[in-house]
Amino acid sequence: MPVARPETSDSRIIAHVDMDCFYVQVEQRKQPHLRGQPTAVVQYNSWKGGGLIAVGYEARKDGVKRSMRGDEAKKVCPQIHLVQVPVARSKADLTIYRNAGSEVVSILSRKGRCERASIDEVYLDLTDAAEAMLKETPLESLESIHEEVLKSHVLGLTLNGNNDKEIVREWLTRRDADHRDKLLACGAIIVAELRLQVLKETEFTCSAGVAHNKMLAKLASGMNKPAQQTIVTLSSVKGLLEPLPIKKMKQLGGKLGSSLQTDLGVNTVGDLLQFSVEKLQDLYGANTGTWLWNIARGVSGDEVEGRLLPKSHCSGKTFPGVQALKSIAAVEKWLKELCEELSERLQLDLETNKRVAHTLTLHANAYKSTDTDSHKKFPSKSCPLRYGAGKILEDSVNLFQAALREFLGSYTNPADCGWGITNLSVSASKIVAVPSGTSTITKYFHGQDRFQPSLEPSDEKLAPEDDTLSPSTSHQTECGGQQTQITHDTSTFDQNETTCKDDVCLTSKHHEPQPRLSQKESNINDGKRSYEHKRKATKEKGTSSILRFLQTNSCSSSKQETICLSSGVQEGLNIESEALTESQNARRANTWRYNADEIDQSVVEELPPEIQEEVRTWLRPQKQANTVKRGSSIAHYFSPNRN
Ligand code: DCP
Repeated sequence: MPVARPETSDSRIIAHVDMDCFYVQVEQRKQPHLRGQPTAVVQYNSWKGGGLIAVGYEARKDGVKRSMRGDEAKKVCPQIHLVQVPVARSKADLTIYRNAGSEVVSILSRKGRCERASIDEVYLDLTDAAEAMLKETPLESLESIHEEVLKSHVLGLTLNGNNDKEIVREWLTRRDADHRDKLLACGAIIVAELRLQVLKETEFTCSAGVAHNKMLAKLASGMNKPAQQTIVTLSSVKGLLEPLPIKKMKQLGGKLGSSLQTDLGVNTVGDLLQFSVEKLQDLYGANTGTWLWNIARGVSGDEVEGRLLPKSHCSGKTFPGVQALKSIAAVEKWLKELCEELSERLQLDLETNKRVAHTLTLHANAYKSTDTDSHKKFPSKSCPLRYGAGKILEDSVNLFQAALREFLGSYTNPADCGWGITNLSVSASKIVAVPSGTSTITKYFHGQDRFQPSLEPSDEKLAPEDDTLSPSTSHQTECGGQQTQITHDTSTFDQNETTCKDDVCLTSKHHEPQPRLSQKESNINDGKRSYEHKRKATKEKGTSSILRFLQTNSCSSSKQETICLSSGVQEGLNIESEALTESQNARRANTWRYNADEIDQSVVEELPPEIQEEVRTWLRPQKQANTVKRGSSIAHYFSPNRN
């Protein structure tokens, strides 16, 4: 569900940068003879010439659309060049596009906080940079303004087609302009510079929206493409939003948007303005109601998250029409490919970025040939992630089987019931940085032996962050013609045979807001209760109980000596300072710190021998030096008598 965050300030300067026909540009850079030529990238499946996943602007002029297949595109534009997406493991391999996206991100992140939102989209918080610029040079005294800035589209500014650049120059340099508009002007200058730099260093063009919040910036970035930028002034917000179809708003493309249309007759954002916040809260709950009321007025307090790397990784493939997978053996065969790819990417992320993922999720779309309820959703299932392709496969197969049982109904034997899988994917999420000083113990805690493959993965599914809380977005599916097309979790820059473009995430905050469904809510609550119950039941079992201790308890917070079980191998004993910096605090959240004196030996003895040895090595010197008396609640967790 969306969280209604009040604007921290309406003077923030946020940009949304979106690459133009991204995959096409990447292919054109690789094959320069394609530059200026009508070009499209087609998916791996070559049926009817393959589905188009990216269309260059030259081809768009001739009427080629992404919804077409290659054969149709050739009819509309006979000279079109169709480039097939690279292939590995009999499926699309998006590595070159991901890497190209990273090149762009590294440039855009030079001027402010940067959030990589999808394979080709980035949000930037340029507030500080804009304020600094304004302080240094009053805009009215700017001597020269780059052509690229003058080409900006300023919403609400009337142009006449003759001296448009002069009109924009005047707007940018108005002495009597509102402070917020001045900041926007600075933002526009900075974004234009960044876009030029991207072009210079990568040869890619991009478009951008500059506004006071993320929502408005994103709406604006697509308004004038390719290679242009659009500025949303405060006074233009009402005119921009009012006529906008409600389903075009981010997070309103699915069930909540449909509910607004059918239940309230709301077709445009303007239609939403007639409802009081109380009414919307009454209908959709306090948070969603407030969020709806706010977005109708262009208010959104969402922060730009400082994140240059993907939030999750996903490997998937579609199996349209007759290609649907109809046996567990066929599913396992493909899961093997997907898990190997996911594992490679996780390993690369670990080596390159020193990050580890914690949650494995299996998603699928399926049908039942014998069932009247053929629209029943195939449930997504999650469990803790263990590193290694074999383990990921083993767990994925378990997750699949649990999901299939649920999909078919507990009493149905999969062999007796006709079913087919039309897309399948595995994703790794909850990715966090491995703190420095990592050694064996970190490997252990981060997955090597951590998860006993569960015969009941559905229990894990009931974790609060699970997709079932908002089923429609963690893995959105679009069906076009005979092709089932998956637009999935792109914060992951995912791999999929067909398409991978959206910016929904596995975390609930990015999920599609759901209409309030009391039965569903009660099911979820039941699920949470059951999850809690299961956690309690398993708490005392052998090694896993230790892991739970180590993972679920944060460190003691006061000024004292601590051992950092994951990060502090060489740091060993930490004397924490009272004033932690933000990054220290963030890092602390990813570590497990315990007072040496408070670690119960019986707990240590439950660890595997090599880990025991390592822990003891740490404990010895710590204990000698560790003379501070403490009695924190951590002791309770390590006490054999704890309940
Ligand atoms: N993509 C995909 N499947 C989709 C949509 C997109 O694989 N259904 C890929 C190909 C695109 C890239 O993601 O090049 C970025 O998608 P965009 O929606 O941003 O579209 P483009 O960048 O291609 O074009 P535009 O200039 O309209 O943004």
